[in-house]
Amino acid sequence: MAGKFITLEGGEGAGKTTQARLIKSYFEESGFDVVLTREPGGVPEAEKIRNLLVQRDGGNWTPMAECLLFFAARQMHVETLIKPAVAEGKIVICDRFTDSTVAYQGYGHGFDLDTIRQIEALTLGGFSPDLTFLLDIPVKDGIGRSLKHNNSAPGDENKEDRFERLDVSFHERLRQGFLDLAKKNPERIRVVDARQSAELVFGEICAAL
Ligand code: T5A
Repeated sequence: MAGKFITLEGGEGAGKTTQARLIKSYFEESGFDVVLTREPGGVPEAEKIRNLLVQRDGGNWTPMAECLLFFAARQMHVETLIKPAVAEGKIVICDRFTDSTVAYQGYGHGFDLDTIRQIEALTLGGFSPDLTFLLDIPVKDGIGRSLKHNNSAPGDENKEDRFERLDVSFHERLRQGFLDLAKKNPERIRVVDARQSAELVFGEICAAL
């Protein structure tokens, strides 16, 4: 029997990583084989691309180049890890996926949404998650959590804060973009109020699972 592909989405500090770990334990306790992974990254080649994209000195990419790098990493991730694991009956939980590219590069940075969809079709051929949890949180709360969490040295060139450093209006567009995606894909995307405690957020997720 084929497994399932579940993704977590949301802005900075929404609690995706925290919930991804809880979902992993939930399925493992029920006897499932689980793979926990993340984007950009998840496999060695894609982790190399991650460094180019999220580190402070990763590069000053044109919007098209940036989008192609996200999908290059994703294509490797899907073909070499996600699809094989799902085919073996595993539950794959992924921290961010294509919805993040649509929200960040499209709604956030204004890169053309149709072009993103064309690149998606070319690289993934219609592959998408079975279920997505969108952890929705007001911008100031999410960034506050994220900054508190990120405690490496301020001058660290490897620090993964290239996107967190963008202004508040960017993060507002991002949030609206994710909510728009949820409205357009109600059968796949469940919106969860991420202002609640991690336990209450997980309770809502469990109910849906
Ligand atoms: N990106 C990514 C794109 O632009 N396009 C793309 O296509 C993709 C895939 C890296 C960056 O890349 C960009 C988006 C990102 O800027 P990332 O590694 O997922 O993406 O980075 P972040 O989203 O910044 O990850 P964070 O770790 O900051 O946020 P999480 O995972 O949402 O939150 P988490 O679980 O680590 O929690 C953050 C802090 O809050 C606490 C935690 O303990 C932690 O301290 N917390 C809570 N506190 C109170 N109540 C709760 N319910 C809490 N849940 C967690």
